[in-house]
Amino acid sequence: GIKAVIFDLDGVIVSTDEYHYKAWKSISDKENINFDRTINNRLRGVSRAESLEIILEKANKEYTQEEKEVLLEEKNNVYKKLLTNLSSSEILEGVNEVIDYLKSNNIKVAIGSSSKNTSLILEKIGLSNTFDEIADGTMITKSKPDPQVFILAANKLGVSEKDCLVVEDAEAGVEAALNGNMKVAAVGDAIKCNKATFNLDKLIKLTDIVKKNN
Ligand code: B16
Ligand code: MG
Repeated sequence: GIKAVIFDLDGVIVSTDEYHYKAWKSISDKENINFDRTINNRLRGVSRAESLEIILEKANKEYTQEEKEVLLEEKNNVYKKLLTNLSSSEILEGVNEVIDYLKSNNIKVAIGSSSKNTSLILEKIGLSNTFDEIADGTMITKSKPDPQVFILAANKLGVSEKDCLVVEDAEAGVEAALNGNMKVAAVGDAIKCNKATFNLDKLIKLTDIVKKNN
C-alpha cells in the first residue's frame, strides 16, 4: 500500500525550477558559457555543486576550486534574490488539494529535496507547518540519483520504503526513488524518461493512484 507520500520540492510543489534556470543563465552568460533549457533539464534534482560541473562541461577554460566556489555563491545569491517575491500564489496546481486528500486519508506527507534552501522556500510559500517530516540538501551527503534523501524522509516518518510513494519532476529523482525501493510518480519533465511507476499529466491524479493502491 501507500502509507506516505514524499514530495520533491523544486518543480513539484513550487516552480522554483524556473528561478534556478534564470540564476544559472545569468552566471553562464557572464562567463560566456553556452547554457540552454536542454542542459537545464539535466540539473533538476542535482545538487548545486554538481549542477555547476554540468554547466562547466561547455566552458572553454578550466576553473579552479576557488573560482568554482565564487560561482556557486554568486548563483545562490542571484537565486535567493529571485526568491524574494515568492509567495503561496506560486504553489503549483493541485498541490494543496492533493495534500488535503492525503491528510484526510491518514497518509503521511514529507518533503525530499536536494535543495539547501528548502526551509526558506517553504516559509515563503506558507507551507512550513504542512509536512510531517522534511529531508533536504542540508541533511545529506549524496545527491539524487542516490536514494539518501528519500530514505532519510522515510526513516524520519517511520514508514518502510516499500510503502512510500515519491513524486518527482526530475529523471535523477525518479532514479533515486527506484534505487530506494520506493514507488514513484513522475510529473512534468520526468514523464519523458519513462522510468517511473506512474506518470501524471496532472498532479491531482495522484488521488486515483492512492485509491487504487490502498
Ligand atoms: P539549492 P529538488 C533541487 O531541488 C533542484 O531541482 C536542483 O535544480 C538544485 O540544484 C538543487 O535542488 C539544489 O538547490 O541550490 O537550493 O541547494 O528538485 O530536489 O527539490
Ligand atoms: Mg525537482
